[in-house]
Amino acid sequence: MAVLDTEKVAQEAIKAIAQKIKNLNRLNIIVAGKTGVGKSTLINAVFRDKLAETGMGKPVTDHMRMISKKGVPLSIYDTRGFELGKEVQKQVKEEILTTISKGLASQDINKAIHCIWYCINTASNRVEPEEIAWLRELSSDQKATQVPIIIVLTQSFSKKRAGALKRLLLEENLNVVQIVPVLAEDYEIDEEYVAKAYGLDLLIHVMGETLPEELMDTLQNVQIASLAEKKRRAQKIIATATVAAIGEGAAPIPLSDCAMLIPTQLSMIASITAIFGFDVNKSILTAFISSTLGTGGATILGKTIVANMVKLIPGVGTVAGGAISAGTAGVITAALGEAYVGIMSLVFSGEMNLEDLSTRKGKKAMSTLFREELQKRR
Ligand SMILES: Nc1nc2c(ncn2[C@@H]2O[C@H](COP(=O)(O)OP(=O)(O)OP(=O)(O)O)[C@@H](O)[C@H]2O)c(=O)[nH]1
Ligand SMILES: [Mg+2]
Repeated sequence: MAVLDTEKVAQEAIKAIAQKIKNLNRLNIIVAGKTGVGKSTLINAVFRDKLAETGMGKPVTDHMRMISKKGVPLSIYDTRGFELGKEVQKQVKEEILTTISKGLASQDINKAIHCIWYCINTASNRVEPEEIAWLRELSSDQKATQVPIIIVLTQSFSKKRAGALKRLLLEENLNVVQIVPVLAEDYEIDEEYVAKAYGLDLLIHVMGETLPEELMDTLQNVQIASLAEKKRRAQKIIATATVAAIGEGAAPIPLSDCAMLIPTQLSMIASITAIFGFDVNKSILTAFISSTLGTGGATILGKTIVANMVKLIPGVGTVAGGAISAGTAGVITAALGEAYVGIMSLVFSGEMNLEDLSTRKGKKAMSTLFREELQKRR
């Protein structure tokens, strides 16, 4: 009976994850708007690791600081001084344009500015005509560079007021991608009534539609506002890996070449890990591999699929025949990917801790999820 070397596969998965994370492109966003509108609150609610609380950031221009954190492939350019009148606003605009040009000149995606969020506080009643003029000038001044602008209506605990403000801004026909009302944190209106945070998932969705493909994994890695968007991205990764696995299985390839399949699955797991942005360690991966590819499948699907599964794992003893069924390779890859997304989702939604995953409870959840996914595809 062949035995799967889970330790070895887990070690390779760790390597694949580290590589994937290292290769993520850096996302750079300028966040502008008057003081107190809620820029820092928004940044902390949308991105992981409480980015806007890590001190003052690094000054890049007179009115801009760059906030970043080790291990997070994201830089936020936070602007200041917007409320200090027309002259400063003009300077801020020039500094934004210079920063954009510098990024472009580098011809490096990691240094380019990818998006501008302009924040307007819905609760402060009205938008000043000079802000609209400023936005109009900014978009016409950067006609050539075309960095997308998203207007974020912050502190929109009154949806009615946010709707009215949005309509008013739409009438201005500004050259912006979207106007998105948000409430970044729950807002206590009085002791009996608390307005629930909302809108951040839409903001991430809009970002997903706006940014280039090279930044999609990064966007999902750094954002903590939308599980749906993480899943959507992960599903694409699974679909691609499944097609690849079917291709590799269909050859049909001799057993000695089966090593081709495992890398496909490992790179899928690595990409999904990057999308969720969790610190997945080796014991979690060992648990996942042993609960899924280990013994889990044997009891449900019987000898045939197990024999086929064994063929997917390099160096695990002898299997007669030597050709992998294309369908089996696809089914296992898809089920593996979906089960992993399921586990990551449980952690994201707080139903399980990362530490739980390598325990009995975690393993049980893993094997159940994998079994369900296999059965869906029988
Ligand atoms: N409850 C709630 N409070 C918010 C929200 N957004 C902003 N606030 C509050 O508004 C105040 C200002 O928010 P900040 O995020 O510091 O605003 P800022 O734009 O970063 O301000 P500066 O850094 O001074 O330019 C803080 O007291 C926040 O708690 C929100 O979505 N919900
Ligand atoms: Mg701030």
